[in-house]
Amino acid sequence: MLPPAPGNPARRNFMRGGALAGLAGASGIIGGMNIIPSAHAANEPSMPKDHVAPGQLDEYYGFWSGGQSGEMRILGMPSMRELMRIPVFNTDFAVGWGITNESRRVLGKNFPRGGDLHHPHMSQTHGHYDGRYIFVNDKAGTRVARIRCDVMRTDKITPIPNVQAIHGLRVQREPKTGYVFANAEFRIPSPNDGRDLDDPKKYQTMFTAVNGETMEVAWQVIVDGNLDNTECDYEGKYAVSTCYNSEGGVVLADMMQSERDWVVVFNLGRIEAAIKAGKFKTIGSSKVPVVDGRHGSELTMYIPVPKNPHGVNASPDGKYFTANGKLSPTVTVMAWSKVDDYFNGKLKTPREAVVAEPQLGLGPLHTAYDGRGFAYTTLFIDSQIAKWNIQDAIDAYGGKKVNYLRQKLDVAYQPGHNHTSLGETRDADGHWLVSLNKFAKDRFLPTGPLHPDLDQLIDISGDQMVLVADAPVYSEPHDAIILPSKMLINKVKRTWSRTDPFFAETVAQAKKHGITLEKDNKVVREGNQVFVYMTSSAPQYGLPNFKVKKGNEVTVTITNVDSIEDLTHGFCLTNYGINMEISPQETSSVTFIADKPGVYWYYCTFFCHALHLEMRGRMLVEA
Ligand code: CUK
Ligand code: CUA
Ligand code: CA
Repeated sequence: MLPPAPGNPARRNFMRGGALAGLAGASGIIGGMNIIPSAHAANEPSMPKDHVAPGQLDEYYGFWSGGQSGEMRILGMPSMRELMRIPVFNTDFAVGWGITNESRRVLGKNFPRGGDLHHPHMSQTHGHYDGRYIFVNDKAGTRVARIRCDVMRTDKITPIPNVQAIHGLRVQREPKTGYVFANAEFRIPSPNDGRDLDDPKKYQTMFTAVNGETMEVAWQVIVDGNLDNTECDYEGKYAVSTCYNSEGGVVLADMMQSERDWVVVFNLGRIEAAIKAGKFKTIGSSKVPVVDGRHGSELTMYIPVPKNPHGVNASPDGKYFTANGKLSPTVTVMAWSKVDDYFNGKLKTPREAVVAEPQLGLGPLHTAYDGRGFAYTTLFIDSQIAKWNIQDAIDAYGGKKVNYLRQKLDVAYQPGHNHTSLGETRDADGHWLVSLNKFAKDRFLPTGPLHPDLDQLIDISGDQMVLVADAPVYSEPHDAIILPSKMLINKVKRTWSRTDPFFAETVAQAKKHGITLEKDNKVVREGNQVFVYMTSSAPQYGLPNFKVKKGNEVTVTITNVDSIEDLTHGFCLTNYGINMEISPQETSSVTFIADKPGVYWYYCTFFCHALHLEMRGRMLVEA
């Protein structure tokens, strides 16, 4: 039975009203915390499947791209509640990202004012999420960043040289991450120093591998065409990218001329060997080894696929990868084993790597998998998700009369990415699917001309996809990952460690001034520089005031000596545009010029105590 169309509000009423009785039942204890068990396993009548009772924890974590907000977000699932925002490429006054010295060390000098984050991917070991890091791209600023999963904070940002607009991003699965693969979408002159400005034939782009441990750029590969999304295999041998602009066009019409574009496969072993053998060049001031992977190179394989493909997704059984047609109603399925054959000289043409090309509907953008042999493809133009069987599609391509299509589910409206729980790992559990839709239209209360996006939670544990919930999201999630909370919950710290590397440099600087941050409340003066050290402990700062001269460069360093979970303090300096978070056992610092004489109150911005409002002090700036 097909579920009613999602446009029908009665359906949600039905689900909500379904049974308020079903809350009873066992809750699992994981890491000493209550996690509600899978609602779909419970007997009817039950609560709506996205219901998580007050005080209960979600069974899954979701890590959501924040798009042009430049941040990443943490959601609880199935409730779809937003739990936290992690500033990455953006500035964030709430926590002082882009304001504190610690965050500015990560962001680098003269960091751009924001970013466009599309793809969050967690580090893997042998094809399983390992809870170390989440890597993300910045299309707007051509960067790759890393978020530490223990403290959920960005700890490295790497600008990618020689290219423009990092779009697709994926992580190596085997043996582990390893490489972080990053696609530069736009073609530019090389070097991009003013030469060949209006000579698009000379433009080019490159595929980049970043070392996920050091966050240094390992190597780059020049390609023909452009690069959109990327993916890699489960054996650590290949990465693959889609190209929608094989034409090398610079205007829309030019980029749609060819009936076929391609996916390009990168042979990681051969690339590493070429670099080891010195067969590379460097460009401009960059020291990154660059190899040539254009047509004719033994490092790459160009597989023709229909017109302007978008997403590329590897199946969790490790056998296949799909390129999603976008301007073609098809998804092209290719086998990694055939890629082996190609590089071993056993295929006549790269196109022989194709093992299926199911026709699914209009505007296929991305495909997700459930680990049971089914694939779920978003159809942007049709506003649907198509569920299909991979083996049946392969059999049909081989000439058998089988129907690979299982179901089409209407979504609201026009999905881009979709993602299944653990679907990009060997552990794909076939429980949840999220459709990340680009338009909300009439689904929520009006919020002005700008509408939220709409992410829809879909239960895929049964034979049919069932729409469970609508969740509005701010601009603009492209992609997300979903994993059971038990995989991560015990790796996440509740307070900082005093030896955390995130603020180690600040601690070292204090030591030079003879300061022990946990107990000293002191002002150190060095010429025009003033260093103010103080503790915070609810509801007091260690210094009720400090005095500086107009024009001094002032560094305020605060150490939160409270060690109770969740007892965060803030430090906001009125009329100076400064605020920062100091969580339990954390040290945060900020440097500014005291350019206005007078009395300026500083106050705590996180409500920490009954006397939180009284937690304040004065900066006295002498004229
Ligand atoms: S994405 Cu970046 S344009 Cu389809 Cu992975 Cu949205
Ligand atoms: Cu400390 Cu509010
Ligand atoms: Ca094209």
